[in-house]
Amino acid sequence: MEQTFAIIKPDAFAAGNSGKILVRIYEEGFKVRGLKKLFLSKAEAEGFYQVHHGKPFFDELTDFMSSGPCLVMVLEAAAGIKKWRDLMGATNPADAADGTLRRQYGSSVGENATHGSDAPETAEFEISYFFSGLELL
Ligand code: IDP
Ligand code: MG
Repeated sequence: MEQTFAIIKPDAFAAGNSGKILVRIYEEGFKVRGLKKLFLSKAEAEGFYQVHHGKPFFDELTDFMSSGPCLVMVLEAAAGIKKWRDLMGATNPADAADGTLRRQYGSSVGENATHGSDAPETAEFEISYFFSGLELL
């Protein structure tokens, strides 16, 4: 079993799509090991996305991620990192395959409904950025 870090982003949360996305997460066979609602500050969003610091979309991205509440999660499944990336679909909802979450709930490359870690090292950093060990028992 492999854990990954996921976010239901502010666009999907505000649109009332969190419940439907969570149903899909369970239906696809993930275990939800951690789950909480947060309203990130700009600085917290910048810390989370430090890997994108300096990119042209960094300010837009961190403004968006601090624009409203979101749900942060630790998901677990066999090959969970890839399984969650596959369920989300491509970064740009216009390029995401039918049946993926970003296709269904995203509206633009920036406001694309969900986040998922892209590798074991990023999953480890991202999980520990938001969750303590006690929250994942
Ligand atoms: P990912 O979320 O599919 O891993 P990344 O390239 O890591 O995609 O980008 C992180 C996030 O930054 C994306 O999910 C999206 O919200 C935002 N983003 C990426 N590229 C752009 C862009 O060109 N314009 C605006 N936002 C972008
Ligand atoms: Mg990424």
